[in-house]
Amino acid sequence: MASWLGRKESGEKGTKGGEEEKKVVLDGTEIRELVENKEAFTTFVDHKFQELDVNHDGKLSVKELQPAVADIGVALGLPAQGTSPDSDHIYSEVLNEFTHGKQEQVSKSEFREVLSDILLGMAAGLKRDPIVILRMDGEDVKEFVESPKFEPEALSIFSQMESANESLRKCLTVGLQQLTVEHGMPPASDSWVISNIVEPALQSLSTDLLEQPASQDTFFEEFKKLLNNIIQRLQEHPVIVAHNENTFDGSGIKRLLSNKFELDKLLDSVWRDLPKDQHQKTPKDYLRVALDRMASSADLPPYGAVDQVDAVVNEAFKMVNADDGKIVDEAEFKKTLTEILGSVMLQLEGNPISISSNSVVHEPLESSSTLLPPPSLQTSQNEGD
Ligand SMILES: [Ca+2]
Repeated sequence: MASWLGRKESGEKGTKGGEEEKKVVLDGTEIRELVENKEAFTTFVDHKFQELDVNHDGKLSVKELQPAVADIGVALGLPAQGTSPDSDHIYSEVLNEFTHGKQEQVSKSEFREVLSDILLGMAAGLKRDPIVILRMDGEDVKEFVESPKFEPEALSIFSQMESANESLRKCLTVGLQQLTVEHGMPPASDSWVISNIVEPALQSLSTDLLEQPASQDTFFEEFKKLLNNIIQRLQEHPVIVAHNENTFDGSGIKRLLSNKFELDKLLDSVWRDLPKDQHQKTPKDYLRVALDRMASSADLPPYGAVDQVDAVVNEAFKMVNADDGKIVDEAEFKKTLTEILGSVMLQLEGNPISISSNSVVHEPLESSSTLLPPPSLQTSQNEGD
């Protein structure tokens, strides 16, 4: 994911006395700068095009575009291609953006144009909801374990499980899951973290003790031991976590609906790209595709990316009978689409949806790109400004 996103240093944390950076904020600034810098973007497009054009015929086939599409999906936070029908339709949407729905070859100028649109959309999304890259090196966990907060928090975790008479192993596992990135703990539900950090740390404790019901004292002692073991592991192999918080509260839709000029322009461009019959009509089935094309302008996630928002969208479709499969003309289509947006807005205003996600970044941040420029790292900041 990070390969798509420029990195920017943040001085908010971990900068005591010139220590190594622990927190990097991805807010889309560098993506925007890249696209807006004509010369740099040309070089970038040339380079990427050449890389993707495997048979060097100066055009990109659908097959040659696949790596680009896969990268974009990952950058949007979607599950990998082929794992979910919901997100797969977004992948085919992205591909359609490039091929304009035709199975044709894509020229460099088309590639450039679409890539620029997609990158700017992503930059806008990151500006709204920056991704924070955290480096977990055990220091924050250590600080927590040594702080006066540790005892009361540990005891409160234990008291939640006491009555269930659970084994020490279970209590410790649940205890770990209650520690967040705020405590400096990488997500304990992540399978990589479980097999590389949590399990080995648990194995360092006494096996006999682990399977017995825990007393408060044992829990407290063993929890501390476990965390100290984890601290040591993190010190040796820091874990990089991408932390992202999104709130969908309908404000983006409200902004869009209140700007008639922007809204009409967007509706026109969405309508223009849809397939129509000889009477210039189209089935309502395309409303989902159309809504997805408007998603980034309305501060919505792509359909299939956030379950709670999908539920709201589905409800809106039901309310305006958008799923009846009828064939409609331009005016009717745009009217229904606008009603859907209005309904989604009202629902989100009433019950905003907040998503916080923490994912472990496995590959080195700076080398995984197939499409984005190598992000300018601490050592290679743009000279000039
Ligand atoms: Ca080619």
